[in-house]
Amino acid sequence: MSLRKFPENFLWGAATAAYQIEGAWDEDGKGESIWDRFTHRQHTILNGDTGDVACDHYHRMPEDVALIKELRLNSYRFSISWPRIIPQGRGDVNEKGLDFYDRLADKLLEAGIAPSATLNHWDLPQAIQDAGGWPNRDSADWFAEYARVVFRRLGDRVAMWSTHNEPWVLAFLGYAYGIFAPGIADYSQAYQTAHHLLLAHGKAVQAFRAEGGSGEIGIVLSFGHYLPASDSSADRAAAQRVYENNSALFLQPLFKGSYPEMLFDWIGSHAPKIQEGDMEIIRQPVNFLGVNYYTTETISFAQWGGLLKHVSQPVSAPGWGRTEMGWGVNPAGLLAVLLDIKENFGSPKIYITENGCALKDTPDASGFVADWGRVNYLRDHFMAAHDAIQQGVDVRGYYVWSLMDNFEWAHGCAPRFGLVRVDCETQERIPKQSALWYSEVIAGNAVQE
Ligand code: IFM
Repeated sequence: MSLRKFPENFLWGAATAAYQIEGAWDEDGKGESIWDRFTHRQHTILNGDTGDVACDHYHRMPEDVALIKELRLNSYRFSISWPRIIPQGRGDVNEKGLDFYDRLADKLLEAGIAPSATLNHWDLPQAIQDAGGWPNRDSADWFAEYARVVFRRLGDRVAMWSTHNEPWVLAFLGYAYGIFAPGIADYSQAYQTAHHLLLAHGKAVQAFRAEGGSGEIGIVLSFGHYLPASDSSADRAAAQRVYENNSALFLQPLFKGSYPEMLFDWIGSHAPKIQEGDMEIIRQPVNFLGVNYYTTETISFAQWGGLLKHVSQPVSAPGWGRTEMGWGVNPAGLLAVLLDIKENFGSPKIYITENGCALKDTPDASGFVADWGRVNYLRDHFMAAHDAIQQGVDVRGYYVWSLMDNFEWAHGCAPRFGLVRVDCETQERIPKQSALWYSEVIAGNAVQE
């Protein structure tokens, strides 16, 4: 049994998102978001759940920060709700909304926890959607304006910024498959959204630099590890299409200033409209890349498999089953993703901004969850990150998804991803075994193999 030491000053954190934990959906001047509208429609979310109350973090923020401190996390990744700051998406600023994040930043700093803020974790103001949403090019400018307001208010205290969280999920689950807000099923809108999200990212980075932002700014992308199901040319080409659509669609413009050609030939008239100069804006230098990793999948060619003509199967490493989301567990996929970024996209500085699992947590009579499965999951993924560091990948931090059980989008409140159990009835927070274990990892800055 050896001890795997992580580099000095490694950031150990946990992540959350505004809509998934805050609740207070219409309080203190907050505007309606597309997720408020979507969840308030019948039959969009399992069991009719909504994020109206979620973890009630908006009212319990000080005790949540105290909990983060107690668990010894040295960084906390959260997102800012655009409609809480600018209720109509553009125009008037809601001071009370800014005050909330102001207090959060202060509390974190007082507790010695480095704040890492994400500007867009999907909760677009409904008023912007009414004006066409992300497929409307103006959204990129409206986003940059919102970002500027936030940088001005928090830039003196928040040193780590991400523009978007998982633009692929937002563009495709929200605008191509219609299973996430705003519930649209139209490939052309999805690819246009992807392009405008990238444009909005570039413009927000420009605004950050123009405001003299002294911290660092980057973007958080979702990554799967995709393997062809067989050696047939059809399966290999399908796997390449999925890789280009889900990863290179974002990595390539961000780091090389172009879109994947083979993918764009394949999608034909669904390709987005791009104006002169867009690619230069998108390719603004960033300080880091955020990597969210959960799954490895095999990809097969499938005649009836949608636009990309594929189907996927989850892959689990030997000894691992599936999580409550039906996802496989393959820590080696994280290493493969990190090596691909290093080798093909200029070896940026990386934070693993999300990784974790939903398990069938069973509390004992006192409410404690002995989630050794989550401990094992995290240990093996931490070791994969450690392997990557040893192979030269510049990984500087790791954020577990999630700090606490929360609202899991279309799946509602059932899946439990948290290090901390949240009792839905009482809102009581009870750290699980994984939180106690994680706290020891952080104290030693090391994982016991
Ligand atoms: O809960 C989500 C999060 O909002 C984005 N990344 C994946 C998590 C688990 O599905």
